[in-house]
Amino acid sequence: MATTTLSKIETIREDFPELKRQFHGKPVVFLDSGASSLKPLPVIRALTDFYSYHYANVHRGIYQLSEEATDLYEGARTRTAKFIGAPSERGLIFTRGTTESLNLLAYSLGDTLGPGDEVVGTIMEHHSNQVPWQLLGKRRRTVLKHVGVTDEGVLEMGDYDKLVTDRTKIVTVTHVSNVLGTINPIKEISKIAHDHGAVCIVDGAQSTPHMPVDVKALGCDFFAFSGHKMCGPTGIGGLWGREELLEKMEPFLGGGDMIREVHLQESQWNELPYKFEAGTPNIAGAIGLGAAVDYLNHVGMEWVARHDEELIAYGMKRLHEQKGVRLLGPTDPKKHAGMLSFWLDYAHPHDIAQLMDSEAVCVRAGHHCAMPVNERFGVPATTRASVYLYNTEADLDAMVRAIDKVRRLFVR
Ligand code: C6P
Repeated sequence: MATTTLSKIETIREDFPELKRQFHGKPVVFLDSGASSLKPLPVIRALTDFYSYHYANVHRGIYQLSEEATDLYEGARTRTAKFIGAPSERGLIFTRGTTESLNLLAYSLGDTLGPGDEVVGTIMEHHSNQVPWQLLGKRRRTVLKHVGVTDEGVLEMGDYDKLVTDRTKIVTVTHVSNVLGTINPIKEISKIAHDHGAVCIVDGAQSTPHMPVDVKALGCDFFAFSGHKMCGPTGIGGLWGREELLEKMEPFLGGGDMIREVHLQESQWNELPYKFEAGTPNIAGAIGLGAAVDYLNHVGMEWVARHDEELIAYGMKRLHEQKGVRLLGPTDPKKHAGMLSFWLDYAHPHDIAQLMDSEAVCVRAGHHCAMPVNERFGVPATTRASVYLYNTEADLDAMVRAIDKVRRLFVR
């Protein structure tokens, strides 16, 4: 019997059942992983298996099922911590995702700041790394400053010299921009923060899915990420922080499991990481995230990063061949991860995305929850194609064919 050997990418695609769907008689082309990635079978199976055979609350029951659930939950924490290079799992807090992780910091760390203390962000941040610092400013009268972005879509590194001073307590930056795709020099930024006695917070929502991450090598103090963008379930993510800093911070939420003792007027907190995990956690989500981490480790994050870079290079080439396309972000694919955001001279991104949908091509159109960076580039919105480990050059060809169709419709 003849055997067929599937290529690596074909094998990966087999793991994602959603890729087998068709719309309007055409196979789905999923180019919106920047918003949320598709889920592979091992993650889906881990969730079903947990709910079918091991389900119980964690850290509470002295019976076999609860102990199994606790082992699965804590095992997922250990593997997730290792995945991002964390020195130990004590510093890895499970949250709902990047948004909650950054809000936790803006409260628990932010509330140690006082009037006139400064937070330095950038104009390319997602709203979840802008708004919590604005809210902090209202509560504590802190000052929020922003590093700019060049026309090429990279950070104005010289701005750090002007903006980071001895008043700066927090420097916060995205590892990868969700609009420009820019990969930021975190090591350098962490050093600038530390030279001024500030802490460095990194939004890793768009880097963790796409490249090997090692928080020790990055030199940052806190690192936030979301499970659903890296093959895991929704409603789960993480915040890694240096233990000595987390120890000093007050809890974000109060409730069960985050306490050691409760009295009528005061309480004592549980040890790390539980001090920051109030209430029944997203147990299944964490177990699913553990399975996603195993899946990505099995594929190999070096491979994922290389595949990503090749697709970005190919997508750039194809888009540059089109008339009237303005592509945002760095032109060097090595400095550009995960997504291609563009503006077409002749059609609005919402019309483009709708027309692409009729070709079964899924892209995102809009401001991508990062309005200030759209403003910087003078566009109200962009069309964004974001790639992941299951995408192929053929997917980008399908998108380009759809652009051709848009042009024929809008340009007379
Ligand atoms: N960006 C996008 O389509 P949550 O929603 O908490 O999982 O992640 C928030 C977030 C934070 N930082 C960056 C850089 C992000 O890209 C995101 C999520 C999605 O670009 C949904 S708006």
